[in-house]
Order: sequence, then C-alpha cells, then structure tokens
Amino acid sequence: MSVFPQVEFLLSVAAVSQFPPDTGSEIAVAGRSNAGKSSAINAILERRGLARTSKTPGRTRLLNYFDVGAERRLVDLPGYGYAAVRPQERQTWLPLVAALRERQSLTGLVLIVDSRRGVRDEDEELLAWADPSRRSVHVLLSKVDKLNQADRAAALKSATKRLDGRATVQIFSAHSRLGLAQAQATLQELWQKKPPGPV
Ligand SMILES: Nc1nc2c(ncn2[C@@H]2O[C@H](COP(=O)(O)OP(=O)(O)OP(=O)(O)O)[C@@H](O)[C@H]2O)c(=O)[nH]1
Ligand SMILES: [Mg+2]
Repeated sequence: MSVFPQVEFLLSVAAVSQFPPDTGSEIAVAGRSNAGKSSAINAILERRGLARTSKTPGRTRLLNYFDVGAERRLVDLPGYGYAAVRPQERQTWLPLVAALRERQSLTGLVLIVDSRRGVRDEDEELLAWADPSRRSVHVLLSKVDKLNQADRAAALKSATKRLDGRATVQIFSAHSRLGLAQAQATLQELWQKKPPGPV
C-alpha cells in the first residue's frame, strides 16, 4: 500500500487571501526551476502526474497545495532563478512566498538541488528564507540517476560540507526511485515537528 493513501490536489494559491487555513502541518518543496520539484513530489507521494512536470523550466507559477490527509499538506513552490520569468509574474509570487514564511503550520522545507549543479547562492537564499534555526530543512540532491557512483558520493560530500549542519541532505532520483524511502520517512518526521511559533 502507498505510504500516503489519501493524497489529493487541494488548491493553487495565486493571492495572499487564498491560502488554506493555517492549521495542521505543511511542508514547502522548493528549488531552482527545473531542479525536479514536481517530479520529486510525484515520486514521494507515489502519484504519477499529480504535480505537473515539464521540460520547460519555470512552468509552475503558483503555490500548488496538496492535501496528504491527517491535516498534512505539501506546497509546490514556483522555481526560482529562471531569468525568463517576467517581472510581472515575480510581482505575483514574491508576496505569496513572503506570506507562506509567516505561516505557523509551515514546519519544514524540502529543498531540491540538482545533484549535477550542487548547492548555489540562490539555494542559500531559500535556506535563509526557511530560517533553519526555527524550521527543519531537508535537501534532496536530485537526478542522481545521471551520475555515476563516484560522482554521487562527491555531490553528497560537497553539499554536506556546504550546508554545515543547517540542513539534512540525501541523494535522490525521482526516475530510479533511489533514496525514495529515506525521503518519505523524512517528510513524515517533518510533518510531526512542532510549529515554529511566533518570531
Ligand atoms: N534523469 C532525471 N530527470 C529528472 C528527474 N526528476 C526530474 N527530471 C526531469 O527534469 C525536468 C524538470 O522536472 P520537474 O519535476 O518539472 O522540475 P521542477 O523543479 O518542478 O520545474 P519547475 O516547476 O518548472 O520549476 C523534467 O524533464 C523531468 O523529467 C530524475 O530523477 N532523473
Ligand atoms: Mg514544477
């Protein structure tokens, strides 16, 4: 049986007024455009085609909420670092991301980093956004099916060093399902964390 038997798409948030009630526990999934966020969500929740995946970077523009049952939610964030995003669209989602950060129910962040690129400054910004002293961050080094054994180990080592205790990190492939059980177990833990409380 699926680890998450009760998954369904909840809503797309396009304005600050549209967030679901700030209760229960939610985890944000974020990363650079094309890093593999939607693919990771589909693999982890074991639902093909739940989150839209695409070969064209920057296709997910809104905050897409998935209900995982038992007052648990996942939020698929718009990818950052994609130059072709029109300033107009940035104007739309920047306030959304700012509002998300203030939610009591946001207990963790899963940061998707392409294993071939490694952790970059733009990922650091997101790490700071999540405030690792208050919220747990778990990094998935994605698409490791494209790396050989030695490069996988090197990617993990270098990310671990750079993150320096601010986040946990693992290798992951949505395509080969490498690291899937570890990712699922980590999400279960993040959902059980206590909300961060007011700053
Ligand atoms: N080889 C390989 N390719 C992957 C993997 N995960 C995602 N991809 C590919 O990477 C591309 C982007 O994947 P998405 O899941 O749409 O990435 P995203 O981060 O949601 O992209 P945006 O929403 O556009 O920011 C697609 O062509 C996927 O098929 C993986 O584990 N292995
Ligand atoms: Mg996506």
